[in-house]
Amino acid sequence: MKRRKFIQNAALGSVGATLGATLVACADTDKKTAIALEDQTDKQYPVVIATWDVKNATAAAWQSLQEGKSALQAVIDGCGVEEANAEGQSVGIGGLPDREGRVTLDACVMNEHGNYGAVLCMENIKHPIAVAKMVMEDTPHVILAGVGAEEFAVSQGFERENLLTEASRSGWENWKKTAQYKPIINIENHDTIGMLAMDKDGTISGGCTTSGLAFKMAGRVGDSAVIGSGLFVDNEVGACTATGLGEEVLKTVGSYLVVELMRQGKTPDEACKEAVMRIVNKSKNYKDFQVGYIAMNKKGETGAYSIHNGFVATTFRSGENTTETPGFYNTL
Ligand code: SD4
Repeated sequence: MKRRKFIQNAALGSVGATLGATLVACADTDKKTAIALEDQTDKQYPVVIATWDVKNATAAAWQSLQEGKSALQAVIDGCGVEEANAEGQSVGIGGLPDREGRVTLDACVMNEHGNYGAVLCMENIKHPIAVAKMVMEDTPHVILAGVGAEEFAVSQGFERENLLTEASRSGWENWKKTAQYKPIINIENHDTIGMLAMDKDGTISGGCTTSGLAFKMAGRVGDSAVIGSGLFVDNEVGACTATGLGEEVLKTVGSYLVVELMRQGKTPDEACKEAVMRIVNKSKNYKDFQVGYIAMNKKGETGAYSIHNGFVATTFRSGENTTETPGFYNTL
């Protein structure tokens, strides 16, 4: 495979051809050196990327990769950090409740084999992403919802606990005074988490976990745990995950779209931008909500784009954990 690539390079007849020809010669005489050269130029992994400023989460995922755990386990370990953080009000314990005061969680995972598992609208269990993995691995199904998901979690050894913290309860009490449903742009700022990880062998997995939109209708499910919308992984091409107003991501099957655009040759940045622009072009009221995508391709290159400024993504690569503002369409 690699050899074939060198030969293609040699046939290109451009600046790259010189390098390609050199590498072919090199491959013939000293294959190992050629492969090392190629790896240095192409390979940008292991790598972890997550939505928002979640350095503790990406650090945990990176640590898991360093310990030789799978990309899937790294994602679960990383997302688990935010799920357990009671101060984060968009995920796990401490998540803002629905209109009835119930904290309901959505989460999913996807691995390198294209397998998927999810829980929707699950109450009382702090780590929905770990339950999603068990749905994927230990049941004949891919989605469990509501009480069924909770009972499955308990049967697997998870403990029920009250996820409504005092801060989230008082946020809800406050909201009830006006009871106006209005998604707030960038309210998530650091906690609803979509994460993609690639291990040292280039294997990709992803996960997404959220308490969904604050003060949503009872039973509302967003994009985060729905395959192709909040998350999609194709180990031959790349992966994408989303944050923001789930209804808009669902209507455009956003994460699948980003992966398919990368398959057609777009960079992660370009693919995320095009998926965001589809939403902007379809929704007259795009100024009222945020959507952001993060993506990685098979080389481990990462990218992101959002409708408005205020979205950030955190990347852990080569031992460095960095939070950056990606490109965006509109300045608030
Ligand atoms: C949802 N997409 O439930 C989620 C919310 C989110 O950052 O991502 N917030 O619609």
